[in-house]
Amino acid sequence: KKEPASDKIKMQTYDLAKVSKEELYEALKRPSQKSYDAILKIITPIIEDVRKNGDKAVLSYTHKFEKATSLTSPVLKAPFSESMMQLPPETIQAIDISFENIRKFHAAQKEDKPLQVETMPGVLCSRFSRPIEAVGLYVPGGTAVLPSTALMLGVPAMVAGCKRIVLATPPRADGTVTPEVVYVAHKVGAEAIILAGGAQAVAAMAYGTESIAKVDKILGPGNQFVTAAKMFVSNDTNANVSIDMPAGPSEVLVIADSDANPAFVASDLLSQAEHGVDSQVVLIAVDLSDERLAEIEEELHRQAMELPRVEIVKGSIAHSLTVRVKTVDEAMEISNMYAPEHLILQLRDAEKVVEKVMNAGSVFVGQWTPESVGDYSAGVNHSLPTYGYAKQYSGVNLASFVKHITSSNLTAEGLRNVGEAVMRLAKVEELEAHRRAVSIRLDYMNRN
Ligand code: HSO
Ligand code: ZN
Repeated sequence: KKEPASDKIKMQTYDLAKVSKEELYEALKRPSQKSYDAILKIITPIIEDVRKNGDKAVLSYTHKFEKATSLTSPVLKAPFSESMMQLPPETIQAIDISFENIRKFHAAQKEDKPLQVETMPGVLCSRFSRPIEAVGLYVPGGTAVLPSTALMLGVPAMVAGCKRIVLATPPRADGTVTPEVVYVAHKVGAEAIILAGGAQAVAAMAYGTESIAKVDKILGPGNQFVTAAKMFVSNDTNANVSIDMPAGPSEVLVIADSDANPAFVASDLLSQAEHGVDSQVVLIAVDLSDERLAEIEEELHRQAMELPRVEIVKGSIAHSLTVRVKTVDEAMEISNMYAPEHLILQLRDAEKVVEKVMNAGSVFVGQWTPESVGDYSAGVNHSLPTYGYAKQYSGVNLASFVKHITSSNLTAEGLRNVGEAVMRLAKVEELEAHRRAVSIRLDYMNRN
């Protein structure tokens, strides 16, 4: 029997041949989020409270928001006991495999020797990297437990050589932390887990409390409160802390042609749609017949109905869309404008299309590469720029955990070679002490 059309889980369809680009780009706008100001009003007192009252404040928020009223300390310190990471061997193995792949890929991002350039004879410029000493990694709780996020943040921090790794995650109502997350914290050598979520967790990491010292950088995804709190503390010069990137809801853009398997395409769209009602998924159908597109839509509905999180999927599909185009170039133009967090290429010659990608967090190439492999185990990072920020931000990578330091080292000949230019520019800027720092040395050389 046919279901009524309104019950169909279906994305709205646009045809590039029939709508203007303006209309299409309007439709591709991310669902709007609560205003930063409104959120700021809620989080500011929380951050202030944690900054002033430390552990006591954090604990009270964890009692209130996580209902973990049995907790007496907001910080769980390493070494974590075996009983906190009791896991089935299959889960241990899955974490170990993923850990190793993520470790390998991020270790390969190490710059093993400093970069050195002699810009003029005797003028040697170098650049080298050093780990950020202390990092705070936010692992969201909420509707799903996310040990994979602990891996994606913790493993590169470990590979980079960060001295202190602190995790923060909301505990369960009984006060415990998901054993998978504890196991990952143990594997990456974390010093502690802050048992809190939201703005209070961010504040604890930024300012420190009696039982945990402050960190230098905070990374990790989170809801709007977490994101706003990260922005708040990174703007507070008293906190002296930086953040990875602004974060919004997760999203995927799939480009599929007639070679693509409709069931695969639908499964990729759904794997992103199940993250949250505010997630957005976009399908760009390249020269697909009406029948082919209908097959994908059929699959989408059928597979969605089988999912435990179907209600969340319905929410995200409601503001998701399909765009029909004629060519791969048209598809890529739209994709580069949208700058998706995840870009899946289910195309003939997908590999060749990669060079046309200008803006995306992470690309999944060809029909055997579902996004899930990158979410968990392939080795690439899943902490990626959302909300169009792939235009200017990279996802979390090894460089997120280091800073680069430059050095210059001149010989007398080098100073002779470059000195004139320096003195001239100092004169232009009327900074006489700058000019003299060179002339004093040149005079000295001439006298001796
Ligand atoms: N797709 C999410 C990451 C994730 N998926 C975690 C499953 N677990 C955002 O990139
Ligand atoms: Zn995912």
